[in-house]
Amino acid sequence: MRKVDYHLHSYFSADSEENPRNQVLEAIKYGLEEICFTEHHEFHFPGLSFDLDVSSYFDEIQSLQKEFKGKIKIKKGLEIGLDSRFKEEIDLFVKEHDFDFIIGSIHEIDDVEVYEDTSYYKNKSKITAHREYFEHLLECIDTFTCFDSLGHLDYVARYGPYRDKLIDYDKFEVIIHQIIKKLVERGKGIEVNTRLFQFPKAKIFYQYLLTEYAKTGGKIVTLGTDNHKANRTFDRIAEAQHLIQNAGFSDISTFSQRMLDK
Ligand code: HSO
Ligand code: ZN
Ligand code: ZN
Ligand code: ZN
Repeated sequence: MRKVDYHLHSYFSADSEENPRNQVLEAIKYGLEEICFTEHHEFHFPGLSFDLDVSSYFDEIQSLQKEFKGKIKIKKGLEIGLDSRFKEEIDLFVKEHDFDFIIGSIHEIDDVEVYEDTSYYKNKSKITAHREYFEHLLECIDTFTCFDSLGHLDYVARYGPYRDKLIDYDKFEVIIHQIIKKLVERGKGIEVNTRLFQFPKAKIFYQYLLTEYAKTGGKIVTLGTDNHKANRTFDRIAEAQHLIQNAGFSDISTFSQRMLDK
């Protein structure tokens, strides 16, 4: 199974200050064969502007590809914020630029950010906060075809005022199955995002997702750390590979110009 990271950020994303060259150097040091930068772009994000300067970004990636040729494969990806209200703008943005790979993600719902200390979690039980997130995921997969892999299904578990923030998947089996079924029908991938892997319960959640995705006929699994800094001390890529293998997949999916690599 190849050692890759298909979810990472640099200063081309509004919430990262990392030089992309440091990301490349650190990835090589860590023994990765391939990385895909997945910089943020969001339309009308509440409180912060996630505008991607695509032409500067592509220039930088091209120069890194040249510099590190033969040492590591570098792809130019995107993490697009999905929001049905802005479907036309989102579809056009994706169509206009030749990204290698696109993650579809939800970071806000109706102008409320799903984030630490936001009103999203206010006066909401954990089960309601998690259910509403899954409902929006399902709606977005129905609305959008402009992405290759669904990002961090467990994003909602990163934040919130609950003692145990993690997802109790047994309470959401029906809606999770609907999400997975739709992804498979549309030929979309699922991402293993290692951000919460210091918690065993997060890995149990992903093991469940991967097993269900495989059972439903899904073929595309991507893997990403969601690093916004180059430092890889606590990387858990090997553990993610293990889960992916356990679910019956022989490799991780990679992309070039929006097509699955063979
Ligand atoms: N949309 C970001 C979360 C963030 N919000 C950072 C404000 N700053 C996901 O990485
Ligand atoms: Zn980010
Ligand atoms: Zn994200
Ligand atoms: Zn990200």
